Amino acid sequence: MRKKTTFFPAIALGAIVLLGAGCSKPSPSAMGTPSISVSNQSLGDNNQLTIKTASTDQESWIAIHQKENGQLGPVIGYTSLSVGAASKIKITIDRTKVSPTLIAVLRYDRGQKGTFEPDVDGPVIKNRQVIMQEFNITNHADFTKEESVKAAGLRTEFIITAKQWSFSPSVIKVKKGDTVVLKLTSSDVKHSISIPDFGITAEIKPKETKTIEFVADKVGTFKFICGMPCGVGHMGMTGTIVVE
Ligand SMILES: [Cu+2]
Repeated sequence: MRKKTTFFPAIALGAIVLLGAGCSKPSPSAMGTPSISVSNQSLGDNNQLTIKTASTDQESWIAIHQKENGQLGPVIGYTSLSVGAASKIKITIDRTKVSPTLIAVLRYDRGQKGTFEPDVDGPVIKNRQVIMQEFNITNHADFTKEESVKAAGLRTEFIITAKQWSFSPSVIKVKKGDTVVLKLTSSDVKHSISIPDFGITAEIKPKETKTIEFVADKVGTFKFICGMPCGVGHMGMTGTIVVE
């Protein structure tokens, strides 16, 4: 028997907002009827969770979400689920993002097939219920302390290519406390990068890679610019570092 899926009256999930509605009993479990069943479990060193059983009627994903403020939080791991039923499904998750309670959500592979697109591959909803189930990580207290120390010192690396007249990528996002490593290269002429809020300037020469790093020690949105006059579009050659 599968467990009844959990239902929150008002959860914003991407663009989908479920307004309050009564719960209805899931129909009897049939092969391919969307369902998911997960038990409370401890997380081992391999960072794998086990989904007891799941089934679906279209190519799907099982996504593991944080439970954040009583609602669905970010996805911290996922795996594909083919049409039909499966059991003992393994999902590798990001250990540093585990909350004491997690939520396994069935999502249809609606966008590009075989590519998990959290904004497009929305949850499976049957009878106004999202097919999902909450479960607890029983050993959460044992490793959160150790992980929170690690998380504060994460090294986050970005390869940034400068060219007339843009940086690619032009927006990078990190967490406060991260050591941000930028590998800078130019695909045409000489440029530079200047991040005044972090006291950084560095030349970027064509066909060379320069590595700089700094600690993102404050939350905010910070501009970076090219500091080397490089042609008519030079003034518009900017980017943004978002520290959350
Ligand atoms: Cu420039």
